[in-house]
Amino acid sequence: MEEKLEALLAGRFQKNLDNCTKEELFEALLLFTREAAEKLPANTGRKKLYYISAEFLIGKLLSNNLINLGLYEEAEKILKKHGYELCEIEELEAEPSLGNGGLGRLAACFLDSIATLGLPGDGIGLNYHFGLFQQKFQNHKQKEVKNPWITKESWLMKQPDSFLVQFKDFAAEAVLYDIAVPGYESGCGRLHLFDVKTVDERIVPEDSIDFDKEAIRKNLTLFLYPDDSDDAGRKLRIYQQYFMVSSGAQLILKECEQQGYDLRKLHEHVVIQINDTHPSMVIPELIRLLQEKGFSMDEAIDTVSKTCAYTNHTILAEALEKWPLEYLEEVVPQLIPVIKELDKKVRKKYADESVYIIDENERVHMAHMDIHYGFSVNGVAALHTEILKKSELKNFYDIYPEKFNNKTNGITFRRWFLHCNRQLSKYVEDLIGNGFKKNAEELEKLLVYKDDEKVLQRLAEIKLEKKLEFKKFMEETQGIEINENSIIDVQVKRLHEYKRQQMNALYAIYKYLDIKAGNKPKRPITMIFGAKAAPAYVIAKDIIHLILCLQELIENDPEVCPYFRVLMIENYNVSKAAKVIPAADISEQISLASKEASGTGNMKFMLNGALTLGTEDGANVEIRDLVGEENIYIFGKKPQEVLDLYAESAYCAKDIYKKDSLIQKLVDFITGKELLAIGEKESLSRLHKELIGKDWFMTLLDTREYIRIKEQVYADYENQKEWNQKVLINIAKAGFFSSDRTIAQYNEGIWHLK
Ligand code: GL2
Repeated sequence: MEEKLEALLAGRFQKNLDNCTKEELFEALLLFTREAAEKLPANTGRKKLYYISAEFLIGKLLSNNLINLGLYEEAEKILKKHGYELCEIEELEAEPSLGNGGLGRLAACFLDSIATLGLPGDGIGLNYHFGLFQQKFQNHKQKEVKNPWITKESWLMKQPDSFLVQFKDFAAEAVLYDIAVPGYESGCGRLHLFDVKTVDERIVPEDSIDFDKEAIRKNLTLFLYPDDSDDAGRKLRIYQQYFMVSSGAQLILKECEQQGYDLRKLHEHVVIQINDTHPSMVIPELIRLLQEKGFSMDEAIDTVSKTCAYTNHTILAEALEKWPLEYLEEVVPQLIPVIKELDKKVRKKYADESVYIIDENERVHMAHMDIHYGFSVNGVAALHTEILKKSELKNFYDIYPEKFNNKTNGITFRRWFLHCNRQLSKYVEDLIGNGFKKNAEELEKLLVYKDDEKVLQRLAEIKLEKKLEFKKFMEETQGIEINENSIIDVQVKRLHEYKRQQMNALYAIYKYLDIKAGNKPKRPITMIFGAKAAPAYVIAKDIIHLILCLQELIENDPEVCPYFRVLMIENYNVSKAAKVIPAADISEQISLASKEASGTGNMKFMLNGALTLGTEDGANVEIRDLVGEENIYIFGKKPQEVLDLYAESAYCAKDIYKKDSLIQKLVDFITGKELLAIGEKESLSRLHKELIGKDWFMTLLDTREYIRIKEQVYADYENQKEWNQKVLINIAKAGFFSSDRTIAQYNEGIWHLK
């Protein structure tokens, strides 16, 4: 490797390992690693999976790829010899934001596991030049700017293929870039990212994400989830989705034909996993393309129905896409006859209007199309799948019980353990050998050390090392000095009312007031938030404003800040997650029960030795079942109670606010003089009003119990022996949440790849 790096540096920059800059070294490492990945044999077989998704939140790739290629240690050694640290060099990589949150990160973990398990499978998505957006804090508010990540040399490898995508008014050329996905000590898969040839980055200014939404040829692949609060934005999303599925479908059929397969047996050679509803148009598009190749409509429908499978990731109505037929007509009129035919067949067979594809308002329900014309429907955690079957999709479950199945999410341990916590994973290897790297459930072998004080002590030392690393990082990036001896209590995830960051903020107000009243905590507490809010989601941005105002208030209050602090990570992303999660003591998973389909952060924290403070929601339920009640902190109303409250419209935030003087005091603090002196009245008042007048995700319902249990958690932390035992049990039981297990189950139950 050393020779190759030298050759690359000499060839490109006329430099060597001793006189190059860090940037030059990074580029040489990237080129070396990219080539090594590209050279790996592709995983092959008679049937291939295409995982099609609007999001692939891949994060930085250098270290991850070096680990998977088995080259990390060697690279580290060579760099050290020449005076560099690999962890410093990896910082130079630009991080793409090709995803929004868990759904996109899941897709990236899945690609890693698919390649690792040797399964033939590729991802299909879009090459967004500016990704989601980059978050900046300005005047205690979120500001969005573009996040360019494509540098001259990147992981993207331009492919010779290009496809024509026909829209009503013009045709767009789709060019293809691949990113190699090396499996861990295995073969290789690919992420195919399509880009519109005429894309023009110059239409976006430096300091905002405003651009002409109607300049489709130029803007099509600039941003993920462009603001859809107006018609132009909604149409742009349809353009993007069709562009992705049409070029994807053309690629799939081309690969099939190249292999000499009979398209009439498409389902024997291809399985398409539709990740949420964004790629749903792949169904009518494939039907249309097969008709062009001589299939009758019925034959095409039959073939496609045996090829496509759908994953549902949420029960939130707002996320289940319904596109006005009229918009589709304006963008992709060629799909209309197919969609109408699909709907007609449903209407012929079923009287129940709730399962129609086109509703009485002429809106196309993308999920309904997936369920009728896919062969599998899966939820992403046991509870979530049960809710789909019993309530959200009950009418579909009654028709197709055999299609429904659960695949509890998972995370790749390469990134979320081996890479982000080298100290802990090495120590675990010292204790139980390296079998857990291929078979994560071997982590259970740790349980024999449950009463070993030396082991428990070492776990605590590693946590402290990770806190110190995180402290250094926060100093360098945000100028914030964290107390490494404090309890680190973390809530990092997208900002959404159902995730209830606002409830955590109410706790912060409680603690602030309690300390002002003279009750100092036994040990300092650092509460950390990290979250991006969708640019058009006003209340979510108000919640960020509240948190940043609280941060400002407390940082400037010498009576409080030695004991308690509230800090927000700016531009929370994959690499920041990899820094904060290993440093955490407490993992906040406090969504309103029934609303978080699974969560995957919960798994990452557990694996890195943080204890979960959470509601009975998503995969928290399965974590509890694995570690036992005594090793997790579960609180709040249960999923069924919440579903009943919704069904009966029986929740009234104002009643709680009026009856409970403590809650009233906390909520009113939002618009009290302390925060108004820092923040913006309009934003804080709007949030105040929302919490009392609506509170759709029932924050006030669980706030009291939340305060009680959080106090309990902090008190329990003082018994370090018991705490570290719980930590050990959580790590030992985390093996189930490896995405290798999830992918093996997808393959067993849905894909059947050999
Ligand atoms: C999500 C769910 O909210 C989250 O609970 C789940 O873990 C992931 C992956 O299955 O999917 N659904 C969704 O729309 N987003 C998610 O993160 N954005």
